[in-house]
Amino acid sequence: MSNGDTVLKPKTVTKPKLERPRLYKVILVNDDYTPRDFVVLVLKAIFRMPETTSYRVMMTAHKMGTSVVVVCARDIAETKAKEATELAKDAGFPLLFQAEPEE
Ligand code: TYC
Repeated sequence: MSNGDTVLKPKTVTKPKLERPRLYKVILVNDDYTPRDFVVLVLKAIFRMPETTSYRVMMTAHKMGTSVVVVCARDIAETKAKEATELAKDAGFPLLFQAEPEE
């Protein structure tokens, strides 16, 4: 190695195993007190849903007990669930949105 030639050493390439961050669901929970129209209003205002989709999501929760509103990143899901629940609380309704991880 005294003649100035470059000696290339084989490098060990370690591939970092990055897990994809888990997605979160926002769940709409049915109750007996919040008016249907108000649920639709909240879905439109907070989740920017069209009227028809909002109505369908509301009716699914009304009939089945819960309905998935959106699947997205954790921070967005938690923020939206909180905003929507607070909007209802301020209007005097017990409407609940929950953020939970996808399986
Ligand atoms: N069950 C309510 C009623 O009959 C309407 C409603 C629907 C409330 C969906 C909450 O997530 C909900 N007025």
